[in-house]
Amino acid sequence: MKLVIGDKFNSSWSMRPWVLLKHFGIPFDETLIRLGRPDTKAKILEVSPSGKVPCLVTDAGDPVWESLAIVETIAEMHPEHAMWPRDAAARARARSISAEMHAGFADLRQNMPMEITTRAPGTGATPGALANIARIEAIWAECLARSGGPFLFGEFGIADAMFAPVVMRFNTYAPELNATSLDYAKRITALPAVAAWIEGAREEAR
Ligand SMILES: N[C@@H](CCC(=O)N[C@@H](CS)C(=O)NCC(=O)O)C(=O)O
Repeated sequence: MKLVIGDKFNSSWSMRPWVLLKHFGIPFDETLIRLGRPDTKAKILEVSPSGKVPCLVTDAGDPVWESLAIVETIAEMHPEHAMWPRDAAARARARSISAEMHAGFADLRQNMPMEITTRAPGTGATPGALANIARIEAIWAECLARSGGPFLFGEFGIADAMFAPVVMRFNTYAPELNATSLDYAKRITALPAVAAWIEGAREEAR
């Protein structure tokens, strides 16, 4: 199985399945295509029909694109891991917030782009981005209160992986957050799989 990704510095969509695979110790080959280069699109199109990364290429050679479809496929391939909560009601909530993340928060994405090693506190705080942040804090608070933490549904899973790039944005732009969000953001940042992605972004910059 191969995961084709973009730069660790700023490919927020690539981060999600990569962190999930690493966290659960699932072996995979990694191909990194540098974004924003003259040959980027051609290289991506060699594997990914959408012309976007990430793209998972299964052992049978089939491409799976769109981050949410990729993590669903990984979960299906590895039912031994509770990537989605085992409880049906919790699983439905986890799927809802993961889909909301995948489809939404455009203001946050636009004004606070993921740039892992950048530190720009106080910038990007447009009304739209702040409204997105308020919604994210509400999601996190509800999930953590229901599950008791330490991650959104107890143990780390797909929903956390979907929100991990948001944490990277919060680390860069340092918007005002409540204590629950700050603690959760610290736990995500410290997770070995996330730390490994951050280290990869630092290495790219060297
Ligand atoms: N909705 C897609 C978004 C994928 C996406 O926008 N990927 C960016 C990198 S993070 C990309 O491939 N950009 C290269 C390009 O558009 O040429 C997903 O969830 O995977």
